Amino acid sequence: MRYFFFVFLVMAFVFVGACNCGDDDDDTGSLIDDDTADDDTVLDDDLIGDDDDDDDDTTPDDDTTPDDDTTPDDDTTPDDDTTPDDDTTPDDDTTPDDDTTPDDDTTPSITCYEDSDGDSYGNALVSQEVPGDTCPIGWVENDTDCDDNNEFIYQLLDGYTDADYDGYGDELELTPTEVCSGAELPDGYSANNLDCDDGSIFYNPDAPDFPDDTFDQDCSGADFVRSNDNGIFVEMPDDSSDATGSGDATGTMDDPFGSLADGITAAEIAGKVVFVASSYTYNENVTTSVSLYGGYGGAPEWTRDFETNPTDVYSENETPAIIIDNAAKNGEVVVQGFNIYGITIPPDSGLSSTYSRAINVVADSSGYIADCTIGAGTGTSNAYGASNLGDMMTLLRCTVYGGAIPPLNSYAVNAVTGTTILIDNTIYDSSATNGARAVNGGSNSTILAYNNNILADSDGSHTYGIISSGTLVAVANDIQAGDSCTNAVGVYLDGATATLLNNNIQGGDNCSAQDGLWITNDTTAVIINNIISGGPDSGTSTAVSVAQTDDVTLFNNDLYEADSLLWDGTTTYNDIADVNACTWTNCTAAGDNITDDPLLGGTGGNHLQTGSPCIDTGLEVLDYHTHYYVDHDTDGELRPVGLGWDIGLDEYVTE
Ligand SMILES: [Ca+2]
Ligand SMILES: [Ca+2]
Ligand SMILES: [Ca+2]
Ligand SMILES: [Ca+2]
Repeated sequence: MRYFFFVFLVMAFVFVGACNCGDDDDDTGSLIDDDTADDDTVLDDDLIGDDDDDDDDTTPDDDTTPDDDTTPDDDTTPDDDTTPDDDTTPDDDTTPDDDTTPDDDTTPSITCYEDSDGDSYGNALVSQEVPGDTCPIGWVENDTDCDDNNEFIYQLLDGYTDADYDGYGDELELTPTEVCSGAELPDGYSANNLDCDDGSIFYNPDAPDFPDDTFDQDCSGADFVRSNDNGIFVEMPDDSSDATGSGDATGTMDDPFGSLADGITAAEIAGKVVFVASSYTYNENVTTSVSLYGGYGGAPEWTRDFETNPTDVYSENETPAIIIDNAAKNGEVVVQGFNIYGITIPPDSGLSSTYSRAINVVADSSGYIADCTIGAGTGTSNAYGASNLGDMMTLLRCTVYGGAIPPLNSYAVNAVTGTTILIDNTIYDSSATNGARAVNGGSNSTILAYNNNILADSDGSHTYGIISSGTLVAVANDIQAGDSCTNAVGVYLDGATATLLNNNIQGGDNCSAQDGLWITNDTTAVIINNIISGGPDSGTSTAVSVAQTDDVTLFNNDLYEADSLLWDGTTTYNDIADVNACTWTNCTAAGDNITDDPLLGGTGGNHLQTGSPCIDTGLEVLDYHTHYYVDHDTDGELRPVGLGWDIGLDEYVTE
């Protein structure tokens, strides 16, 4: 531009030198135009318009050439962002990305929740947004796991408190609570609220309602009361009666049968139970598929008190006095309030018998035996008190004993098959010769023993409080092997699967080879919170013997009063630190066992006294087994009291 302006000035000077210098461009032939208005139309010789020295146009540069930035700006609105768009998926939106709001592109993503326990249920508290439609390993799309640290617990279910673990929830809870659960509610909760006493395992809709005790055990709303409508009545008229007596009776309260056999036959036909009066001894052998209730005072009142109306049944031969056989029926036969005895062969009678048996549950049958005294007789080779050869036998609040003088095998409780449940019984065996076993469990048996007093007391050899070759769960029992010259063992596990919790266990007294626990022959055992003594006044005693490829877990037991705390088949361990170190053969896990005098005394001689080392030094064991007697002690006290669970059957309570 300046170049053209310079040329123009030079040309103007030339023309001025020859002009007439007027204000008006009145020359018509002059070559000089010196005014500022461009009014010539001809003489401007530059021929390209305005040749004056002022660029007098006033319009802005309206050219269409690019501005001087280095990249093309081809959108129609300003690009004002200052940071790059760093997302990794294409931005297909139609508006500029100003990076101040989330990218609104349409590529899919999902929310994923952490599943740290791998049960395919996620933790609502830990989540992330993931592009695509698949969560990475360890993450899931749902957020419903109520316990993401336990693969077996993953959902909320409605439940009612079941404090006594009998399977029925507290009827006082009117609405359920949501309980973090697995496939089913955990132990301690029930889907129903039908338990009329959630503090007792003997009250629930499935419990037998024992008649005429004023208590409504089955939660029906009333006690089960004897009547001609529900029962057949038996009362022996005189001591000469036997199974054939008063056969012409009708079995009513006013006209009872004279024998158990007649009463049972009539009751099976009528679909009733049998009420039996104490009178003379029933010398009978009966088989029943209906329930039998003893302890009645007889006609006409038929009041019941089986303490003052002992109802005795004696076997007359090798078979049991009472056989429970309900294989063809549903439900369970209850026998309550009797004294039941096997045959006794007098030493000088000249008679002989192979078996003496008091009561049996036979194949495919279930029996519930309560408030009975059951005794095997004597003078035979094999004496058994109560035997289970069926599906289920429950013994509740009974006194059961084996035979004596001189059986080869004497078992107070003989668990052969099925499940045998022992609660609150006194069970003892006092054979004078070999083979006294208070509780004998065969390889096909399951024994669940809670809060029993179990004593095998023999002057012979091989005396066992409990022996099991099957499955054994024992909780809060007092188990002792008394005098025996050899092998007096509290609990003998021979190829068993056993869980022993909070028992007091004591080996024999004043003989050789006496052990609290003898474990052998591929047994798997979990042993926690037990007081285990090798036995007092010992010659050779061991608290725990382990041998032959067993699998033993030993926590929080008090091992004491023994020449050796533990023997593993080759080595004797007398330092409790070595026991806890779990370096002995067949140790699966061990720890926190102690070896101090437990200071037992008080009621039954088995309660913890002030200052006992067993107070608060146990372990909570509800993960190993649940039952009323797991978190309640022998007195029904709820565990724990104080800072922790106690060792042994008693939970110490300050008086
Ligand atoms: Ca879980
Ligand atoms: Ca309950
Ligand atoms: Ca209950
Ligand atoms: Ca009742």
